[in-house]
Amino acid sequence: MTTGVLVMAYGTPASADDVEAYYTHIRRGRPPTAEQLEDLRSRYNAIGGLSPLRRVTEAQRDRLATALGDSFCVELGYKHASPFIEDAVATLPDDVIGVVLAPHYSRGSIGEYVERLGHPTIESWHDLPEWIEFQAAAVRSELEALPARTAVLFTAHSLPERVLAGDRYEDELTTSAGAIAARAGLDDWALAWQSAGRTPEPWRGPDVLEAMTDLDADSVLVCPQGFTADHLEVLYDLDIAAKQHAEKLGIAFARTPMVNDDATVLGALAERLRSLSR
Ligand code: FEC
Repeated sequence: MTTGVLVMAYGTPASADDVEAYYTHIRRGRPPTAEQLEDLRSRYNAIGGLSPLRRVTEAQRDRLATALGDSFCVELGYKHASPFIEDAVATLPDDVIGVVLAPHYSRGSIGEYVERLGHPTIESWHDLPEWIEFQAAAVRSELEALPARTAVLFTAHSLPERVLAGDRYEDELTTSAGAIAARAGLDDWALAWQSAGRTPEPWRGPDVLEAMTDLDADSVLVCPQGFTADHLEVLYDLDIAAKQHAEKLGIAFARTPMVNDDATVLGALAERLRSLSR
């Protein structure tokens, strides 16, 4: 019997014409103002027009499908773009399991994917040894080219304080950052948050820009552990905005590479899916 696997991810506009509909979906049906839309378009333009996220997510799905083999039927379902989770699951056999391409659980983020799928789902995989080793190796390798006084910041997407009350998101982020730091031999590191929404309510901080301002160091290395792919939040918020901020502060800036379609990490994630299907 074939098991259906829904690989879930955030999604990105398929073309420049889709940016407004995408942004409206993220805002739960409230269209953005002309100014907000222009701001988002200008960020996509700054990273080359559109995000590489669709291509990378498809490559991640392909890796998982290859590792899982013929007794699994693997499809992609997006939170904010087509094919949406609900449409993709309808194409799968009755027996379905899921995974989200983001390593840490929070009710306000992964919880929504899990609820929309309505089938057994790996809620979090921040403890996957192969993923921890990938991040630790990336940190070690970047540090080789950086000054001795380099501060390491582990970042993840911020969420509103309202959503995080009683949530395990920060605990999981602290646990995985500690495990990566231990494997990389770091004694000094901190958590920071990034990409907070443009809304008046309080979002979890410190934001990465604020955390950089407070550092007593010659350079900063950012490890965006909360994401798996090259996309807007990494290519713009870190590689452009945080880098410019570092220049203003007079410190060097570097960022660890993303997992993308790394065969070892996705092979290990496929094994977790296999265990969930048993
Ligand atoms: O490359 C791309 O085209 C898409 C990159 C992208 C990823 C991503 C991941 C996460 N988000 C999370 C939470 C929120 C909350 C809001 C929010 C808003 C946006 C906007 C864009 C956007 N997010 Fe996103 N997110 C990405 C892109 N995100 C664009 C809208 C404009 C802006 O604020 O920049 C606020 C919604 C609201 O206004 O009510 C909350 C979380 C993740 C990581 C987990 C995951 O991947 O699902 C959490 C990638």
